[in-house]
Amino acid sequence: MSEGNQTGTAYGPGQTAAYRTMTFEERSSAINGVMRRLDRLRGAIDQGGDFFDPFLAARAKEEIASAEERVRAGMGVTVAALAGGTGSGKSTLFNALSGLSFADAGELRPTTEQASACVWNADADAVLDMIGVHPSRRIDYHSILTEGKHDLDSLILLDLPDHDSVEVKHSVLVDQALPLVDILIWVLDPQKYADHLIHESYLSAMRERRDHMIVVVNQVDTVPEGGLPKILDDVKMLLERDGLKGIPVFPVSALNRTGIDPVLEALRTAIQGTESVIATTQAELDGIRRRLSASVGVREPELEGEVFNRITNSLVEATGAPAVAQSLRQAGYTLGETAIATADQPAASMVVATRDSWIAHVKSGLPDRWQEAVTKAIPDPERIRRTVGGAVRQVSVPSVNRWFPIGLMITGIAIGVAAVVLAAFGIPEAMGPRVVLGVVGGALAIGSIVLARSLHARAGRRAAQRYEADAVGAIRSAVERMLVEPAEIVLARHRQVRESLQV
Ligand SMILES: Nc1nc2c(ncn2[C@@H]2O[C@H](COP(=O)(O)OP(=O)(O)OP(=O)(O)O)[C@@H](O)[C@H]2O)c(=O)[nH]1
Ligand SMILES: [Mg+2]
Repeated sequence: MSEGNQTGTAYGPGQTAAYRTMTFEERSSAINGVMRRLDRLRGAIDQGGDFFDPFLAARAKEEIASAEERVRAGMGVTVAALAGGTGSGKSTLFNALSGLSFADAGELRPTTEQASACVWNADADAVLDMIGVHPSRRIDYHSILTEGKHDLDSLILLDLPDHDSVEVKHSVLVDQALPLVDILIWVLDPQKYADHLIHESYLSAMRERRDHMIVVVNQVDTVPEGGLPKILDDVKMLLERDGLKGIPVFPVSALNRTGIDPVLEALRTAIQGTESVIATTQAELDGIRRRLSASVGVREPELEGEVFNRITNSLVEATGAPAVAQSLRQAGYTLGETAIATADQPAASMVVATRDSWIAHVKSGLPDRWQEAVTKAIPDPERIRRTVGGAVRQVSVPSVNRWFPIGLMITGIAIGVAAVVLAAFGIPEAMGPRVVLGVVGGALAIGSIVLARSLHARAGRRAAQRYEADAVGAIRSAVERMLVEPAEIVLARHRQVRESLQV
């Protein structure tokens, strides 16, 4: 096996994220940006209150707090952590990368009980306190060797216990450390690289941090001649399935200390800017936001739009208001006495159906807890029914006065008939004026009938229109009060939480 080829090159297209050293101003504004995001997210959790799953909210709060601490404490250092299953060779690799023999490596499983840290010229105490590395498990690279790998200055390398052992406290420690880590070095071994737990719980769950991950396939010296390319292909395929396509995979033998240089090179690239802490935190916040965002919808439904109009119209129909308007119109068509219909509360079943369809509209696209809140906020059908009924009953029904057109008609007929009679009795005497008087009298009688009827019909139409407008207005405002306003209260809160999460 040619070690140089197999262990000397990174496998995969992407290297660790390319860093560019930020200016002081850029860094300060980036930190301020992160701090603002932290505050917004915290605000969103507070505003959301019970609308978030309490466990989810508590977890997010903890993560935000530790991200904040990390930003405050960790500026200027890059934390790289070796993580992976027991026996994969993390401690051996820690020693190989640092050139020391500080971490306990061994046959006993699990071997590492406590995290260890090697610090390259950095003020690391605050970060290490937070991660929970015991002071006796910290070694200062500088204090051991004054000459050497100064290009790794500001690096903190962590050897973590395994995440998958029977010892629960190990995975607790790993979970606590991971959010504070800038560069994750996942150590896999040729036997257990496909381990379900590591893929499910860690690798695929940490997709947001893909730019800050390195995968090491360790113990390649144990792979039979010619077997490595297949293993590396498999690892690459599994990573792709985890959404981690393209992250670098380094074949290494920690025991023989081969393949170490490319890993160190990747670390060197990673620490070329202290902004890695910002990028880490941003990625962490992306994850928190993604998890919280599952508790809100993507938008709020329209409350004053088409559905509102449809619902108002069907309630107007159901109160019988259009029938009242129709009877007013009808009253205008006859000068006789007609009955005017009355409007009343809509049928109970109709109100239930209307309420249901309104709730379905408002709930659409909202997660469960918001849906429940909408249902709770809308008054019960009976209250809606009484309110709508009360509103429509209060609308006064205009009267269509028939005495004015009747009076007009009688007067017109009387004058017209009188004129015809006078003409018939030869007054005036001349024939010409008599004919004119008779014709004018007849026309006046007929004209007054036509005019009276048309005026009356117009009065009926006007009354119908006025009534209709008043009834629609009254029902519309009842719908606003009963259906729109309570929904708006829930949706306004939803909007606020959703927008706070858009950071
Ligand atoms: N052949 C071979 N053995 C290795 C290699 N790396 C580590 N080992 C051996 O594998 C065993 C476990 O190594 P450790 O470094 O203790 O493994 P670890 O991942 O730290 O294990 P825990 O601390 O229990 O999580 C030891 O006996 C090492 O000598 C390697 O590259 N090749
Ligand atoms: Mg170990």
